[in-house]
Amino acid sequence: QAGEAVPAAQKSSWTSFLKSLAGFTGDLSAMTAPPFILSPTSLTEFPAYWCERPELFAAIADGKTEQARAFAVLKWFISTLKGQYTSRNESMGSEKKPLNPVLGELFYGYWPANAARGGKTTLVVEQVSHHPPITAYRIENLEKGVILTGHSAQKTSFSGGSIIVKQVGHATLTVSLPSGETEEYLITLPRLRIDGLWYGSPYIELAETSYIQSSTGWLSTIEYKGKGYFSGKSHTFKATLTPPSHVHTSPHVIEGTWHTTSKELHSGVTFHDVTSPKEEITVAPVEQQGEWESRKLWHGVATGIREGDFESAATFKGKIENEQRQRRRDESANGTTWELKHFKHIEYDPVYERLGKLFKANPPTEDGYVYLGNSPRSES
Ligand code: HCR
Repeated sequence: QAGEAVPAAQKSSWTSFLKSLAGFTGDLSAMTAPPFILSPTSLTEFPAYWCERPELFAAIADGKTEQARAFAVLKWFISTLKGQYTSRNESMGSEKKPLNPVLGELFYGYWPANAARGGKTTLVVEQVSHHPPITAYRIENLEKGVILTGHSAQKTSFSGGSIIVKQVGHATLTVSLPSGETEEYLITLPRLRIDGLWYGSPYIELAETSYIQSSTGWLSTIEYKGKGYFSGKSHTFKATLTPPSHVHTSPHVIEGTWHTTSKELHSGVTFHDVTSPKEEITVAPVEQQGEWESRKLWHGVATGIREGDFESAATFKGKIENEQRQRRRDESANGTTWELKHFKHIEYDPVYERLGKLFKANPPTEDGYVYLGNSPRSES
């Protein structure tokens, strides 16, 4: 039934929200939505989803051949999808609208070292643009020599009752080999469809194709389908890992559902399995965080949302927004611009251009954010 999951008092504001979506393109994060759909978490926390199975991230370095490492990168990537796209449904009952980060917002955390994964894995996130919202991130397991750098933005539109989200941005992964060489991977991101809006219970389905291109020539092509395509199940994917032209082996074909398990087609052997618990990132307590750190910055708003005190949440949010507006006014009066702390913007990412050519990436070039190497860890 329409609006089934919407609290009675918010049904009309949900309907107005849905109406305002029709014909809408652009920055959805800035739109006002009814309280029941608000999440207390900022988008700057989302890059942590890339590493909630840190042992799979570290295991990329253990591959003895180019093929084994490309296989491990694909396995790690597929294993992140459940966290990236179903976590809010699991923890809050449906997809929610995250807090829209402010320019300069930071999120730091780590996964501790242990025998299975080698070194500590660290995460540095910075909100590098507010309009449009762009989040840059860096994940490093330096002991293993595996590093992920990326940025994420979204372009949204509304079609056939669903929100369509084109992910803008990409990630690059580098592996330092014992030979002293560095292997690179370009990772593109799938398109999302937010379904279930009519019922007030949004969820994500992935669509179309994403790629992981290795500098060694190995290419993963991942096709995403929802209910009624390959298998009739939601969250279905088919990944094909193709060798470079000089390697004469058959491609690996993997099929399954990204939020559960998948198998290699020719052998029937399990490829990925994310039915076991994941490991959340360790973050400093709010009292020890700096004023730009996400959980400290949004503390009042998040508490209001969690406790159902939306008036207080709105007051805290208004305060943050006013401060931001004042900051921008001061900058333009002084002829200054906001300086990023951990990243430097580049118009063309050379890794994207070089590796993107190999599979005819669209667009052929993208901008990027270079990490400045000044994690809070190395500063202290
Ligand atoms: C689209 C989305 C904000 C962006 C979120 C992204 C794409 C961010 C990068 C992560 O790596 C993966 C990711 C997962 C989320 O599914 C996606 C969010 C889902 C909803 C949110 C909209 C801005 C809010 C829509 C409001 C709806 C729920 C009414």
